[in-house]
Amino acid sequence: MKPFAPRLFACAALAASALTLTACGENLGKGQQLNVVSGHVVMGATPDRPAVGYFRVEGGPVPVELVAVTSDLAQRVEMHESVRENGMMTMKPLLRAAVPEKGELVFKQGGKHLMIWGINGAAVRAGKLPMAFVFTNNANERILFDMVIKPAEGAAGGEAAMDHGAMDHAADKVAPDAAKK
Ligand SMILES: [Cu+2]
Repeated sequence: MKPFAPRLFACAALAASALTLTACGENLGKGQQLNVVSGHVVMGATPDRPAVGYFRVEGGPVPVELVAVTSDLAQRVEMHESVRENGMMTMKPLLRAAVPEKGELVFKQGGKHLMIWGINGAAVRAGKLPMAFVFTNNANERILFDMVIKPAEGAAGGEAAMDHGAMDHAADKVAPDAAKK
């Protein structure tokens, strides 16, 4: 148990300085608040293609659900999930995503992601898209976060390279090769 000693000592020092106990031992993370901690948007390869958004949310003291992500500077934003079924990539609209207590929710390439249509040109030029994340706690708490906008990736850019235009809400199955046309 030797390795723990220095840490306990550091905690005692923190407590003594009357700052906060939240960084100490088993209390680690207890003071963590629900928050969007990172996120970015990858533009579509052409203007008619949707952009894709990825981000990370840290959970707070109680479990909540993310029920929507919106932006005043985009025509439409949807939550999707990519799943592979029988060798085919299936894109399914996602209505809610759980954020575990003190856990995290990650939207990343190849998994849950945002599809964003019609991003305002001024936002693209500014290089960031202000978004609102809506959660189930506190009568739909909204957390605002500016997503950094990145240019389109190459042909192997995951969701960004997939043809979401053909999906159009219907969760159509998209063959992996269809993205390369
Ligand atoms: Cu999608």
